Amino acid sequence: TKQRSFREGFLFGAGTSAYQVEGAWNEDDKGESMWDRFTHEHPEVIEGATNGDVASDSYHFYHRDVEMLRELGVDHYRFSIAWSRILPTGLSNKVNEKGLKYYDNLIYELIKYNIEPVVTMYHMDLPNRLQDLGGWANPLSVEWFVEYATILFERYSSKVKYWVTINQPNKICMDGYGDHSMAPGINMKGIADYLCVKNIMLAHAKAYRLYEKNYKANNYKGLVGIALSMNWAEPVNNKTENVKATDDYRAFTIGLYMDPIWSAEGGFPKVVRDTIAKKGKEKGFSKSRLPELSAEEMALLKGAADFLGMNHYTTFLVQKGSTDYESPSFLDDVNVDLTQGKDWKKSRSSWLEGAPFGLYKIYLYINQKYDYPKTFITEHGWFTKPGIGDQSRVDNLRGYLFALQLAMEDGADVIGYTAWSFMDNVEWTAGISERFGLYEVAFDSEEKKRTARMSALVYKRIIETRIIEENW
Ligand code: GCO
Repeated sequence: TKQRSFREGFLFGAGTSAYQVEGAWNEDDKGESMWDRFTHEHPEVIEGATNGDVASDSYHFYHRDVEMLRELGVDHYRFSIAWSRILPTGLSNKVNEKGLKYYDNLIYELIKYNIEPVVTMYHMDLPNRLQDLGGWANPLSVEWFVEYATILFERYSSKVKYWVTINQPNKICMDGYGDHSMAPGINMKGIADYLCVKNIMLAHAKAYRLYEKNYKANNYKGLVGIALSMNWAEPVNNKTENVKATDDYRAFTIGLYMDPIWSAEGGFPKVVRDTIAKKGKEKGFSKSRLPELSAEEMALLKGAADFLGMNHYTTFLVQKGSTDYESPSFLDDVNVDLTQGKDWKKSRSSWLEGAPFGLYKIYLYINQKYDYPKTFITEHGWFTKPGIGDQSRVDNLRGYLFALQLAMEDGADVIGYTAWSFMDNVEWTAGISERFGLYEVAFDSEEKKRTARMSALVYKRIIETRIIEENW
């Protein structure tokens, strides 16, 4: 076998998000989030009618969590802060000290054991009061987020060196406001989703500028980034129309979020702007449904990130679709075996395919298109069905780490890698039917018993030795 080693200083870690693991949804004065509302009002949207009320109960068992992180030997832990725990109304009129205390404790515990906290400020869970006002479709959401960011930076900037402002704007906007597969469950495809995109990108940029002005200028060494959904797409074959469809797909899923920050010209990609304007016209709208960025907004966004957080899971095959050309679903993902003859174990879901070459290729693509942006793998993972066995996760982890190391040897600038997920959690509308954890969680036990899966042991070994062997 071929062996390769990760460089000294490369960060290995694991990740979770607040709604998915914390539980304690209304304890210690936490406010209601839009996921609390969504799941309580529509229990049927979640498989098994579970929800995040208790989840893995990390709110009470964070000591055990940190113990597990020490067992794994990770360099960092990526977790998110629940906005509604800090600001129950969403706004700064009522700052909840008890909520802050929880994160004080967690961060204290991590730092005590030399585990770098990587803090996500927003991972899908808007305070519901703000959702009542339109949430991310309301342009004021930009200021709401800045208000919240001010409190987090003030409290934690002396301790936290890696910040992720927003996690996966595409999922928040397209799935939450475009169709109703995620909270807040608003079904306004081609309209509310694009309002959300503009507002959320500006919210990120303003928070970034806030840190830059108040902290960086004062010698704080923190890095502030945004985590994007960065799956790879390949044309199903070399037919011109499919190659073009794939390019467009990349523009809608990657370019829409990357271009405003990382492209030379800034702003949203032309093909996205043109397509949405054209579609709108056909439907009789007098203005494009993708709000324009002013020159000032473009300048605010340009360069507004110290790193690109990459949430990479899989590769899709794309062919020209027959459906509407107005949101990323306009193309048909072709669901075929991407493993290219390799002996990859398949996961249960149709959206997840083990295709490590896709990670290598997406790095080629962004290096070429965006001039070697600094990146951080903020998520990569695999799910298995409930149970302890996870040979498929082990194979997947090894394959992708090997591909990542190859990408770095070929010039990719990568701070670290974050396995998703540290432990089993509430996988949004899939509930607890999809298990992403390195650690299994026994959800039916009082203490939410956590048990290391084989992948945890393998990962621990990789972290220890910094060596990865080719197996794909
Ligand atoms: C995200 C993701 C995670 C998921 C993971 C597996 O928004 O970052 O939705 O929270 O658990 O992507 O689907």
